[in-house]
Amino acid sequence: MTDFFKGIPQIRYEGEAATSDFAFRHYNPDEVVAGKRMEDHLRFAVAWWHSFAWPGGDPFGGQTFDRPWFGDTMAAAKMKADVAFEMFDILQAPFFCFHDADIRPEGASFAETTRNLEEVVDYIGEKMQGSSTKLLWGTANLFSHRRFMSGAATNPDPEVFAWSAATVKTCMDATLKLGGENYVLWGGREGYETLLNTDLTREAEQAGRFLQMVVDYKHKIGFKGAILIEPKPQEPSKHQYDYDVATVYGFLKRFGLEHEVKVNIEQGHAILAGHSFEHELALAASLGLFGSIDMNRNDYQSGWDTDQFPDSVPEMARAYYEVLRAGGFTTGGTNFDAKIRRQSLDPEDLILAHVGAMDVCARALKAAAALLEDGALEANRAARYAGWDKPENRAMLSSDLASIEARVRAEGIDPQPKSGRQERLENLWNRFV
Ligand code: XLS
Ligand code: NI
Ligand code: NI
Repeated sequence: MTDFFKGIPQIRYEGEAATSDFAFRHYNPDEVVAGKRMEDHLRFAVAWWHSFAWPGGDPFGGQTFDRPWFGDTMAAAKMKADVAFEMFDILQAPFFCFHDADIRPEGASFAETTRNLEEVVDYIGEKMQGSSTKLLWGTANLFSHRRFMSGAATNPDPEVFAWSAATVKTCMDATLKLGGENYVLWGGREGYETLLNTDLTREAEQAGRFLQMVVDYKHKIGFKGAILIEPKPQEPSKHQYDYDVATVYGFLKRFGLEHEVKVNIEQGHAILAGHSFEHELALAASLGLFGSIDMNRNDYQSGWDTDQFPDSVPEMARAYYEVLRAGGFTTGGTNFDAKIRRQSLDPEDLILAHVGAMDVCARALKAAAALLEDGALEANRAARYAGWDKPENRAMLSSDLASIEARVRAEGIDPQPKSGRQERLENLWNRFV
């Protein structure tokens, strides 16, 4: 035991009458919502990088957090793992997620870095034996080290491509070993700063081949989880190739991988792409790509990926409504890809950020489930398209322009506009949220 969280109790569901800050008021893991335990719906995960590896820096200033495990040694990496599992226990977190660089110190060579990774992975594996927290996903950090400054798979230098491929292999091995349910690829620097030095065509071919190799390796090692791409339009690159869900779908189709790879959708990335979170979720579901979510909230004014913890029940309800309509998570979950603010120095800030966010998500899930169970919204949607249920109308979709013209003339078709009822539906929505 470390003494980092000393004095902080395990968080339990106490209902809305709770008086302590250290209690869940809405997240009750065992409560059944829409036929499933809340814990099994939401599948919360803690992100190793923001909670344990991030020093609190921003572009104008460095480290603000003072953590006893900061440092580049194996001993520090193990202390970090100890503290992580203490936090998982306090929160009763069902899952965690990690990048290789979050959990191990970088070595002097590829071989040494990999040895460090394997040693920490074994250490984490032992800690998981005594814990109920599982691995939602693993991933490789192919963006922080300077070698990746011009990209990983899309780098003009084939040696960086090689390094990246080798690193992903070791991270997939680590994810398999720890029983991970997904493997994520966020193309942090797969994009460009200026077209003046960039060959778009070559970079896309490299990225496509790289992803095919990831899929091949998944099958080779018998990894049963999902491979997920995490779209993001910019930051750190000026323009990133995996811009949004629609762009990723085009990329997957181009390389024949649309049945092999799904998406991990992040709230803040959706906002940066000029979409709503629920748009990205609904589109992914409609394309058969919905995998998992990175839950956070972006600042609507700053234009940065601010990775704040979610605090808005109405917004999250829109998101979970789409998750429920998509049939819920299978291998995916709700990963808090969120960090406390750099002034939030205390260990309890880290705990309370998660407690609040878990409660917000739970309230949102309950509201979304109630709305779906009520059925009025879906009945309205179905009624709006009901004309298409008639066989003569459906037949148009396999007809041709000339036959349809003949039909319009013969039947004297004369469409009459109908209300979209948006405000009425918004009122309905707000009765539940
Ligand atoms: C960064 C991304 C990153 C991924 C994992 O913006 O959200 O944290 O989730 O590499
Ligand atoms: Ni992000
Ligand atoms: Ni993310």
